[in-house]
Amino acid sequence: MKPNKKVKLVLHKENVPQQSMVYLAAAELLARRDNFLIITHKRPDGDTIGSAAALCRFLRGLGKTAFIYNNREITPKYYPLVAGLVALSHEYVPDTIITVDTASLAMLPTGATAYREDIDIVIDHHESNTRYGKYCLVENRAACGEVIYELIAAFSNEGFLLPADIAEAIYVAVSTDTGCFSYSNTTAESLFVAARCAVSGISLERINKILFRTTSRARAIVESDMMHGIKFYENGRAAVAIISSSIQESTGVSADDLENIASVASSIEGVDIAYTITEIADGECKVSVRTNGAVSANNAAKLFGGGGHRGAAGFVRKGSGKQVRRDIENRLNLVFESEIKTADTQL
Ligand SMILES: [Mn+2]
Repeated sequence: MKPNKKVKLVLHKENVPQQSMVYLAAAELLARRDNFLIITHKRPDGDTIGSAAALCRFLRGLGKTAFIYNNREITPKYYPLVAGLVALSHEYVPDTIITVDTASLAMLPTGATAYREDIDIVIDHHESNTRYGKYCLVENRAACGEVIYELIAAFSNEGFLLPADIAEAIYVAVSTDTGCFSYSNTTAESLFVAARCAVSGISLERINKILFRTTSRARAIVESDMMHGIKFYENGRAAVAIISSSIQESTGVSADDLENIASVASSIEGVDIAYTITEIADGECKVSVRTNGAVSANNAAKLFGGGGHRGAAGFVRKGSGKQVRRDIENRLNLVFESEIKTADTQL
């Protein structure tokens, strides 16, 4: 019997299209500056918070002064990542202002709009990014955390080891934006970055349990209410779900609890596009659009003045949940029509 030929897994930096000039240029820019303020986006998620925490800690490690903007919307679930990094005093005067994971100025958190003319560096991964900074590092990656990783790699020698706190922050960023490496945006690079985090010895089990395998009671009740009222269209290819303000009030569900709830409707068999309408204050709704490859969520959200990625996008619209659902129903044909056209031109 012939011995098994040894399979050698080679994952050197040169094999991954990452060490491009853009990262070196950005790294050189960071090296020249001294006092940084890093801004996370409105309704902050794991990616923006993890990216900010990793970058802030890395800059401090270089001997720089770095703080994260005090975004009041950072939730208890993610606060530990930024503890000790947040600029709590208004007296801090940065020489360089950076946004992470923030596609446009409209996504600046409340209170940070005063910085809108002064953004020095935009670090992001959204294809819809409006390039509003003096220098923009916008790469087409699954998560902003991956861009941060490459930026750190540009400073480092081959085989460098990420400090555990930075590895944890990057892992949170990449794992949350990829749905624990299960969404269509997940690539070999996402897994490579996660592997580089794992090498630092962080507890994947502990982090994954907190992020992906724990449901609060409030969330469980909200989910059941939402699924009870879900409606299907186009032979089940489209689903629209509503999270009413009344169920939010009666359960006291938090923003942390509701994270990623948009993926619930899109996981139903046969659904190509799912809209999750959340009634928010002032008679407005926040709509999250999720798609499974066949349709573009970005195009669907654009019909209502929103945007995002192909697989995940969103928009805000005035009206009750039911009114917004009617608006969506009325334009569903446009979503599927435009996809047919796109498919035709590709042939
Ligand atoms: Mn992101």
